[in-house]
Amino acid sequence: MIKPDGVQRGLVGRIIQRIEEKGFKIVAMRLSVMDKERAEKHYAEHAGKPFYGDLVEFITSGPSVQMVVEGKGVISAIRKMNGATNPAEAAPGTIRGDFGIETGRNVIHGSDSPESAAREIALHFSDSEIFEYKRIDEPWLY
Ligand code: FUP
Repeated sequence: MIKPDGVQRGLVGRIIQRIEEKGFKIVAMRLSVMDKERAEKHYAEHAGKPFYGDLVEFITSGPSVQMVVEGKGVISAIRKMNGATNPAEAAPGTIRGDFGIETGRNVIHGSDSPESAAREIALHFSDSEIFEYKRIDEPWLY
């Protein structure tokens, strides 16, 4: 997910370009303002933590881009591409390292396990919004 700060700062194109260039396939994508109920479910694992309220408020504050991205090793690769949670500590070359400085405005979210990916995909997309197709470079990449 490209968070509201990423959308408002005009980073959508550059972030999607990194994902596509890496070789990953976008199989679902939407720009929408997440409502509070969905945001609370999305971040349920952080419920009760001191930053939870601000996090839900921020993530619902404007449009974000939700995506389902597919490919070999995609979960760990995207998390490496995203960089450390705190952008001030994220390595240069990562999305957070290149585009952010605040933990509360860290530009991008990536699922952290197959289980959380399955849960988050089901929360944000119906089956009919997720597409199967071949990328033109698939036979060479895989
Ligand atoms: P990440 O998996 O890197 O997105 O990080 P977490 O799941 O630990 O945190 C989710 C979001 O909560 C972060 F993107 C930003 C926010 N957060 C804070 O605002 N303060 C914290 O101390 C930790 C996380």
